[in-house]
Amino acid sequence: MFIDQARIKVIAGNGGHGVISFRREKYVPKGGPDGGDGGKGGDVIFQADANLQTLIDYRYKRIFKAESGKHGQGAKKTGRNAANVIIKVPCGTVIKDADTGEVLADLVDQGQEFVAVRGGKGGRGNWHFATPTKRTPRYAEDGQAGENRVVLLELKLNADVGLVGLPNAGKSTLLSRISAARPKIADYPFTTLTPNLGIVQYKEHQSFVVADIPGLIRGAHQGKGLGLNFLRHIERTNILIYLLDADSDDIGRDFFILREELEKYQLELLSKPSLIVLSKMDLVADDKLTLPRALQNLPVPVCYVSAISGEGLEKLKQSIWQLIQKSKQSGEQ
Ligand SMILES: Nc1nc2c(ncn2[C@@H]2O[C@H](COP(=O)(O)OP(=O)(O)OP(=O)(O)O)[C@@H](O)[C@H]2O)c(=O)[nH]1
Ligand SMILES: [Mg+2]
Repeated sequence: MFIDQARIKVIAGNGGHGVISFRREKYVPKGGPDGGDGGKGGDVIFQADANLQTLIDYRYKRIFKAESGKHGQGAKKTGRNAANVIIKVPCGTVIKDADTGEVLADLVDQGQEFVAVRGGKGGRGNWHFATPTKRTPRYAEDGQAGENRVVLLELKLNADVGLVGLPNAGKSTLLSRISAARPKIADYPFTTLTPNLGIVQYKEHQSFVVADIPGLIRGAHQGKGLGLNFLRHIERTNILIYLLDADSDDIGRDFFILREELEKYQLELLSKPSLIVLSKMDLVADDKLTLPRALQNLPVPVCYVSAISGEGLEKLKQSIWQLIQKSKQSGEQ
């Protein structure tokens, strides 16, 4: 199951207490203070792991707690520090404060870490408090309490290409033809319920990742259909493909529904480099398709394909590859 959101509570360990103790030795009736310090409580740390694909592990286990540090002992023995708890999450996980919504961390790269709550410091033992006038302090510090907070985890997939289209436009079919992904395909809207990723092999040593998300409908940004939940997965992609059904009775309208939904969700999505792809070309006679004027005038290249006959797919891969390279170059400047 693909799970891309979770809410969990993280609790760091308390610091161990410092202790009150006095040295006891033969022939030294009044030994000095020797109470050791408490150990530090464990932190709770998130770590990005490229082997994970979803947040499913956090659907059922919702509380993560690190242990407390051990208390100090006599003879200035410091209590042991508690181990940190490491929570592994897929690369692309955004961590937010559940109360304020503030983004605390964005774990993109393998191994990247975020300390969500820090364990309490251990308290100091009584020997720290000895002074020339007060040689036998009967005081030691308690350990500090560990922090705790509730965080929201949101996974944003790391794909090069985001595939957007109305339901039934043929997004999943296209993905299945250009990659080894085998998403469910059917002749009804909302076949795709969660995102599919496919790796497209382009030439021998080049490849890119395409994300196929559930279809968008008018009002998706307000939660209609399924689209809204999944738009976050195309936030990070380098480019977008607007997949349009060439056999639709109004291709221009279809395109502007998509644009409008993206714009209302997040304006910046519209400035991503993009391609318009007209699918299902096998269903239209060659002389029947005239691209609406509004689309002809856009500075967006148009590709024509049929996922069924295979027409135009090689050219499409090439166009995608070139656009990704271009977008990466302009991103570096
Ligand atoms: N003739 C023809 N049919 C196609 C083509 N591409 C997809 N289809 C058909 O269109 C229907 C919908 O295809 P899907 O790939 O499931 O469409 P989708 O855009 O992923 O749909 P949702 O997941 O519901 O948003 C299926 O019956 C496909 O067989 C094509 O190039 N030519
Ligand atoms: Mg689909």
